[in-house]
Amino acid sequence: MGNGNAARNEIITGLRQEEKTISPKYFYDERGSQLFDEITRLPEYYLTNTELAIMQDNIDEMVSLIGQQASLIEFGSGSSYKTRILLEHLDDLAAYVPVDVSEEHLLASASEIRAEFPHVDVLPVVADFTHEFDLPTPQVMPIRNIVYFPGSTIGNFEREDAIDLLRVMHHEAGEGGALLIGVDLQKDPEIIEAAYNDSAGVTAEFNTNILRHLNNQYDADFDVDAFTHDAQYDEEAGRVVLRLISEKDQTASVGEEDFHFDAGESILTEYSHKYTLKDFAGMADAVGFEVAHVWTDADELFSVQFLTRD
Ligand code: AVJ
Repeated sequence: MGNGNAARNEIITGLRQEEKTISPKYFYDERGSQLFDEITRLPEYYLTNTELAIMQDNIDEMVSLIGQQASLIEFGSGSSYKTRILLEHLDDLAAYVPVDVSEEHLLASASEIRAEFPHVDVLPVVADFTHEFDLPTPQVMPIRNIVYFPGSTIGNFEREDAIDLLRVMHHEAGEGGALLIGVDLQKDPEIIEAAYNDSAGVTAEFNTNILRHLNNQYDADFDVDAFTHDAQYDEEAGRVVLRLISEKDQTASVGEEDFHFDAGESILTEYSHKYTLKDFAGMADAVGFEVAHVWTDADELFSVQFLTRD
């Protein structure tokens, strides 16, 4: 995402909503990405460690389900340790195709992967993966496409949008293809709320940094210290809602446009949906995927799922 007018207009549109909203994609400037990295190492943030353990414990089974000479298509730039576990164990991949809108980030992580895995045909694609995109043609003809979407990033999308995204993945997987996806599960609300209200305050810093990012890149002038982090689990809706609460009556501008905040008024910055296995299977089914395999940890905090299609 650059700092062009299109993005600024999108931000302005969000802030004109009934509940003022900033898309979670604006969390990830350089500092935001560092803070997210820090979040993944917090004791309260069970998602990353649990998913990693599930991958490590079941990698042989995953590799055998993926099969020979697959093309691994990652939705996201693929800088994660989880991706490396797969690449270490899939020794005859036709190609590894990371897909991301941010060209800079994508190409940087693609060259790291190339250096670490010189035998892998790394073919990055710059695209917004919420819409269908064209796949590159690897030197070796892939037997099947495996879409990889780790981290429960699917949780960022509202239910209908998540189904639309699954539909795109179904399309990109193609005939006989599959999706390997990390999905966070519903559980004791206290465990969930603690993960988004860590005692070190890193998530609070991550949340407020979104305003700093807008100030630095999109000609905004938010008083960053006059907004407070808020994260609550809405059990009914099955999602964590991250907000920034205005501590006082204040006005901030983005480009030419002014936005007034009453004391106590919020900006919605992120949803993080949590699913039951049954719920998620229903969504998969709605787009033509079948849940072929589900791996979880012993406490069923998190799941990694293998969905197949005809
Ligand atoms: C990257 C979307 C999976 O929802 O847990 C972490 C982002 N936000 N702490 C999540 C996040 C606050 C994260 N995802």
